[in-house]
Amino acid sequence: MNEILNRIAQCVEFGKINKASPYPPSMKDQDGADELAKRALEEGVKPDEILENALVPAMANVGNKFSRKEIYVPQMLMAAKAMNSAMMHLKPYFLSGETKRKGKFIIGTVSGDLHDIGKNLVSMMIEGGGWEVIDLGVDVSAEKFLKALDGNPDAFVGLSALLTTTMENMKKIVSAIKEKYSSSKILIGGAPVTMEYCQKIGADFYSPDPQGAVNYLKQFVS
Ligand code: B1M
Repeated sequence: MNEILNRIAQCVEFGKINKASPYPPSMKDQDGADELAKRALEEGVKPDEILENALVPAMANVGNKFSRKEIYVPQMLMAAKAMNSAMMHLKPYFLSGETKRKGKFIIGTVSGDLHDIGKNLVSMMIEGGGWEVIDLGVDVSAEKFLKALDGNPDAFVGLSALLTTTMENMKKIVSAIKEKYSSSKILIGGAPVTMEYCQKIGADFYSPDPQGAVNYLKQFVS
């Protein structure tokens, strides 16, 4: 079992999606995360074992390498795609409730802002960290965040902003959420955002990168 889990982890870490994918060249013609995750389930490996012992550590390695600037956005996107191809096989088990995830995380790029590359990376890393992610997309208003929280009041919330102008909307959204759901935890990030701004607007945590967000969430899992 360990061998197949190690192979899935390697595929995710190095962005090998499936056999047909030519990337990375060193793994050409080999099975990818897609085929291996399917085979592992057929061989009786439990979905949560695949998540916890292959996808989560692989994505943590990816996140740490990205934080240390040993890899860049393209490699991270390939890793996230490989993770998604494995997740596709696991999702039916999570959705049926047969296998539990760590919690829910609602994420969106704030109103007025259409940048989503960073937000998608954060979303994929958190999903790879074992959380159910509700991705509201871009240009997300306070009302839309509140509606998502109404259906998932225990969810953690993540806001992304890339423009100095839309950072202001982050403040409005944090206030609206805290007014209705005072105990909800809000993480913020994006190129112009800082820890100082986070404190100023009453959000709970700022992370400059996806791995910091994943690490922050870990403390809430028993
Ligand atoms: Co835009 N843009 N853009 N743009 N764009 C910037 C941000 C800008 C810095 C370019 C510049 O002028 N040098 C500038 C902002 C200036 C400012 O506000 N100070 C800018 C501008 C001005 C604009 C427009 C206004 C341009 C125009 O139309 N006149 C316009 C605005 C549109 C709108 O949003 N309403 C606009 C449009 C666009 C495109 C649509 C063309 C495109 C976006 C495509 C897309 O996202 N689908 C685009 C792009 C690509 C950029 C740049 C080039 C790259 C942004 C990016 O994806 N970076 C950017 C310049 C630059 O950064 N070099 C720029 C890679 C990404 C992985 O990083 O998003 O920072 P980032 O995410 C990081 C971290 O910040 C963090 O994790 C990620 C990984 O490390 N992170 C979080 C992000 N969210 C997080 C949330 C967390 C935690 C961490 O917790 C919840």
